[in-house]
Amino acid sequence: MASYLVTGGAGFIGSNLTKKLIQQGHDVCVVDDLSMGQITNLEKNNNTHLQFYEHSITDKQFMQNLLLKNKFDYIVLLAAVASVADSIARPYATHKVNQEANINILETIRKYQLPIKKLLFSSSAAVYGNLPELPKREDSRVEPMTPYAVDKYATERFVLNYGRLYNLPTVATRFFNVYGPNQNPRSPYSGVLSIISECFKNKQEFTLFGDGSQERDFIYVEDVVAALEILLHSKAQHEVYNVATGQTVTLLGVIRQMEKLIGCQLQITKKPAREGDIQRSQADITKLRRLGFTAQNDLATGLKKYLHFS
Ligand code: UD2
Repeated sequence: MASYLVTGGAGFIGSNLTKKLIQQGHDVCVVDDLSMGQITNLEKNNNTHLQFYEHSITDKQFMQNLLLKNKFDYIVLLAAVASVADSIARPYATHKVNQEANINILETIRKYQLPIKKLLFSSSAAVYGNLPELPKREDSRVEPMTPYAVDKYATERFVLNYGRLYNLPTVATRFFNVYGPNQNPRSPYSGVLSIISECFKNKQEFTLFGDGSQERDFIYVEDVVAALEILLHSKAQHEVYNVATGQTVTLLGVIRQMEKLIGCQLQITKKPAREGDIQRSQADITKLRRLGFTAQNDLATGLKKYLHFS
């Protein structure tokens, strides 16, 4: 059995990963300041394998002590201020979390030559910006347009370069639109499917920004966790990987699928498109496929599981 550090482990993707690792009998240490994550995301887990610290990853001394005290085999860096809008409102505060804190972790590993088996950093499709070429390959042009995207891109480069320069086994992911259980629907910048599902539940109106023709490459969180496991355990290193399905759907298309499953119509109010909103997003996942990844859930299957219709 292995020992894992998962930063952001009480958050959406982190809690789904943590749950799976614990089910497999691994020991997981979670550091999460609960700014976006929720402790209830972790409560269902068997606590003997879970160590939880409610703490910010920006506390350098704390993180250094934690890394030196424990012998982690795998480190998964998922903690982030995940809201693009928040990064525009508080560029330096979010930079400290999204970049500086992660570099401090890398630097500790380098300085003390900690014998990790793999470190994975989660970057974002946001690095591709609004350039027209589709689907996005990992070597497509990037255009990080917000502090969030700049921090994700720069940190991803740091992580891969540290790996190459100091012989550390590092890898990075670029997540597209992830949906599934434990995604917090409470901010307007939460994943749109969690917001829609909450609107259905509470019979509230959904605010549709734009005309609904925007396309996204949605991936179910269970498949994201599977991709993370492949990347942690394969020989992949010093490379970045898109994590998506490669398939797109329009926002109205996904709303119609959810309406059919739930058997009721979503009340929609239309507002103008958000500033900087991307019209189409689609990944090329050839690189991840080469490592043996296939998404087990197409949109219909993922939505059924998410909405408990399976
Ligand atoms: C996703 C990421 C973001 C960044 C970006 C890069 C999420 C939650 N966000 O933003 O962090 O990586 O990709 O491209 O994964 N919408 C509505 N009503 C709502 C909320 C959203 O109409 O109440 C629209 C929104 O304007 C957009 C689409 O739904 O056109 C998807 O929105 P999102 O916030 O889930 O994800 P996205 O792709 O904007």
